[in-house]
Amino acid sequence: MPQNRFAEVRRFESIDSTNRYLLDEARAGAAEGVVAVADHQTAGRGRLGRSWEAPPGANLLLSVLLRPALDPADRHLATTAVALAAVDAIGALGIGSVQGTRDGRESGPSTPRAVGIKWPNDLVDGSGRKLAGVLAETDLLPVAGSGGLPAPIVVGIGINVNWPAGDADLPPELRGLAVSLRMLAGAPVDREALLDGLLAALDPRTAELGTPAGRQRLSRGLAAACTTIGTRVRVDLTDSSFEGTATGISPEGHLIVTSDGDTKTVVAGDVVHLRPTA
Ligand code: BT5
Repeated sequence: MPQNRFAEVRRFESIDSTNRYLLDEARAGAAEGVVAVADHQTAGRGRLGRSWEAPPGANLLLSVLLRPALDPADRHLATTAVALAAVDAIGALGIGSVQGTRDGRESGPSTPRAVGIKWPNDLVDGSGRKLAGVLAETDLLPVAGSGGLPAPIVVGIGINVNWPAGDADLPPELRGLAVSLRMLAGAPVDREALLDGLLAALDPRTAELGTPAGRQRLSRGLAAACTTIGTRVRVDLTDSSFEGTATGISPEGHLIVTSDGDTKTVVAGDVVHLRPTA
């Protein structure tokens, strides 16, 4: 078997943010495939200036450096590739498995323990509690000395593995909203096994980014794992918001929402699940 492209794993006991680290490495010309894993982040980041919480030594905090030859319009699929690899890896551990994410034939998760993807970047359990978040950051400017390498995308993921052990561990603002693999499994979960499984699953998913057929498989996988479909949603855009029912994922990986008889395609935005439709 050819070597997994994610063989170079750099480990940090403590770092500000693995995404920040790999963006700097990318600017200095680092190749695709470098992985940064931290036991603790002092400034773990979410989207739009939000922060990512995790106590030292409990959860999986990692970023990968990708350099896919992708149009800017398809770059959001890097987030999908990592989210699907995480769903695959969690399923391989026997926790919250969702059938059929590889070929997109099955419908989404239906049991409370099932793990799926809340569009566009959250892994959630069957009750909608957040298990993981994905943050893709990109640098489209050509970098001197990078030898014409394709532009980097750094994709970070934080997975709640052994923290929280229960709701009482969480800060008040996350109670009832966050969950861990430990809570779903009812026992501590091996972070190293999850890391190995994630990197193994991510290698073929990264290859899929490189071809039109592969990108369609990623979108179908997202549709199969997506808990947003069939849900009443509020979509928050940069300067407006609207409500509707999420009905599907487009071949490009965008969210399709029907609202007041119109069908809208959401390319980017924050989605709030309101309540399931009847
Ligand atoms: C995300 O942002 O969900 C992306 C999180 C990415 C974190 C990884 S860790 C490795 C890498 N290095 C980094 O610096 N970041 C990446 P967003 O959708 O904006 O969600 C952030 C929100 O999730 C916060 O405002 C909280 O409400 C909530 N949150 C924070 N920590 C959480 C946790 N451990 N579990 C569940 N929810 C959390």
